[in-house]
Amino acid sequence: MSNDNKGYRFSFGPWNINEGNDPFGPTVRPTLPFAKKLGSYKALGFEGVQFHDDDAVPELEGLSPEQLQTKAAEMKSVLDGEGLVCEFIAPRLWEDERGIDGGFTANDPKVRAWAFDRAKKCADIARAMDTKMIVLWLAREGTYIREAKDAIVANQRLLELVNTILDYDSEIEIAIEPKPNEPMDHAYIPTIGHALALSGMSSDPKRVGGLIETAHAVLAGLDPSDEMAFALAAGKLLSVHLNDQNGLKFDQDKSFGAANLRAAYNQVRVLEAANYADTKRFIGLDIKAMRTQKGDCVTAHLENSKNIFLALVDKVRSFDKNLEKQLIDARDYEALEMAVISHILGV
Ligand code: GLO
Ligand code: MG
Repeated sequence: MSNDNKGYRFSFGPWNINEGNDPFGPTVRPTLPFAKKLGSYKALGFEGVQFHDDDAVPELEGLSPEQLQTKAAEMKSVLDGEGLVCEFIAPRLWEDERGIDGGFTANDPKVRAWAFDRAKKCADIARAMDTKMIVLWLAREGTYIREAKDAIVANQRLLELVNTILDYDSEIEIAIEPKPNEPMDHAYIPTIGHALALSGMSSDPKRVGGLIETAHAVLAGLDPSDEMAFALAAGKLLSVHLNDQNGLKFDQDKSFGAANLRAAYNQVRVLEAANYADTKRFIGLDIKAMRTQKGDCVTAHLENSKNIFLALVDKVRSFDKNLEKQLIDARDYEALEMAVISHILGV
């Protein structure tokens, strides 16, 4: 496969390499130092690095604002040295014991104050690393039992969070990454519809959009390409996390197209239809190696996913548009379906 990225820019996060923890058994892969992970990006044809706040500035709690700036600037020069750019910064509240019950929607005001402060630190880190994008994946902002929080108040707190970040920095943009469950039984903001409704309620809707992850849409029982289309129709698809998911089970983060190749084709199709590549926004991957995969530095899942994406770009671009129009006009969707499948199969 060639190194031609067909106009697209690709990114992934350091957590996508080698985290080999398994909740039901021994660790299958050793952990790797961040610098070693960074070395894989260019070799695999990726340009963007997705960061949690504490990936960018480890042990950031307790640093003064000046120290935070210095450390973030140091990480920026490391990226410069590798010819890489930072795509976004995301607050990782769920690794801190204070965030066990969610941070932004916690019942305890001290926890909420900590969480809101972390979001502001994220904005500072983002600017020092030359990106304007903050991603909010609302990991534990939900409940295991509905009675544990007031859901109306919780949604209002998420709106307050978005407005706080917008106020704090007049250039930051926020991409909300919806997910319906895991680690919580039910998460607030489960779909892109919820995310964009929150955007509409915010003080500056232009700066609040969505990041759609394939697996999260499938977990919500929705079609990922239609979720993307909804955000694209609103001009609010700020990034994607392509991966795959085999139905309703744990969040699998499989290689793109590995569970449902036709759905993957349709995600590429909708991105192509919107000329997403021209926006220069990233095709982000959020893909884990298989739980059983051994290896000191496992990257095949990332390389394979990018190659599958690019092969599907070729398939979308080479589909016979005249035939498509004829079959749509004739309302012969059986023939259209077979034409699509034959094209994907190459028969
Ligand atoms: C988990 C999420 C997670 C986020 C990442 C960036 O299900 O997909 O990987 O994308 O933490 O915020
Ligand atoms: Mg994700």
